[in-house]
Amino acid sequence: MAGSDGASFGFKMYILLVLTLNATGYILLIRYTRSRDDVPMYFSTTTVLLSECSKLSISLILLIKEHKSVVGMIRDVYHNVLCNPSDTFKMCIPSIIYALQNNLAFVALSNLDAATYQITYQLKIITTAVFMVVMIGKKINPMQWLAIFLLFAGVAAVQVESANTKEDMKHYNYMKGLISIIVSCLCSGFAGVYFEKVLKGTETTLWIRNVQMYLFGILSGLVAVFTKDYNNVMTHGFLYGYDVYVFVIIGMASIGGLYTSIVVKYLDNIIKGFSTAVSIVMAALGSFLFFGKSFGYLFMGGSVLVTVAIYLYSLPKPAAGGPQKARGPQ
Ligand code: NCC
Repeated sequence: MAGSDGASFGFKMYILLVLTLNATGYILLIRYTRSRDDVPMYFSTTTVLLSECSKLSISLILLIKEHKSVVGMIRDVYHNVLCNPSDTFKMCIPSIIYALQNNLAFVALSNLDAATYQITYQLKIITTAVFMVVMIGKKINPMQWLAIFLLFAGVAAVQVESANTKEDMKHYNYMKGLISIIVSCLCSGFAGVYFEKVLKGTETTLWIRNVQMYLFGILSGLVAVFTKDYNNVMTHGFLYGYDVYVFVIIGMASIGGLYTSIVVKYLDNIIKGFSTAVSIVMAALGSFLFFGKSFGYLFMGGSVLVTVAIYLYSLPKPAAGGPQKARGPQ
């Protein structure tokens, strides 16, 4: 079954699943590597910079595949990126905001446990909805707003219950972590909606948009390395503290970023939030079943809230032109 955009339902489910599983692994791995005492600590700004380089390389390879030639890719990039600076500069703003957000993720996960991080980060469901209304003019009726708030409450409840690791947090700065997450939620909402608006409002293809975005991402990443870790890098070297886990983080950041762009192309930022929520409930359910634990009230209540939220969000909007047919979330 293919949608009007040519993507089948199965493909959409697949990209949402990869996005969510990858994001969960990414957060856990950053948290793990930032809380080790027995190995030298890598400089997170270098990791963000290398992720941008990796995403740029993958986007160029995908363009070669699309054109079936290196020359075709070079021509496409030359005409649509280098010779079209006004279009290319549209990507400057979201890439700076994402650079800030990607660096803040390390600050937050260095100061908070992964569960608190994931729960608080769900606030991005609400910031995204607000930016969708303000920037794209998306109509969200009161019932859908209620659904969005219920979704936030439901996911938070499920995650509170799945968070069974009580870490010793006395060395960490809780306030710093919390402020980093709140700023990240604003960045994620704003940059996500901005990217969606530019991608869907112009003819430029997804992979050219990504090339534009990652070129500025590399510049922003370099600024972060110079301003935050210049002395450290000069003294210890760029790859100081790197081990296989840090390279896996770079790999996951690349997969997560590229899949985010595909999800925004075929779906939208609010559906991204809903699907992440469903997958979080499914993941918690799976881990309860897998480890033979019983469900608590928070998990059951949270799951009911998420289900009700999806139902309410997908109800037909009341319109002046008579009754409407029910449809999926949009
Ligand atoms: O926060 P979130 O996404 O909105 O961040 C979007 C990430 O995608 C990258 N991006 C975006 C557009 C584009 N064209 N190319 C890109 O590379 C941005 O640089 C940014 O890293 C989510 O919805 O929860 C999600 O969360 C992130 C990540 O878990 C959090 O930001 C961590 O703080 C996920 N990223 C990864 O798993 C690497 C993302 O997939 C989903």
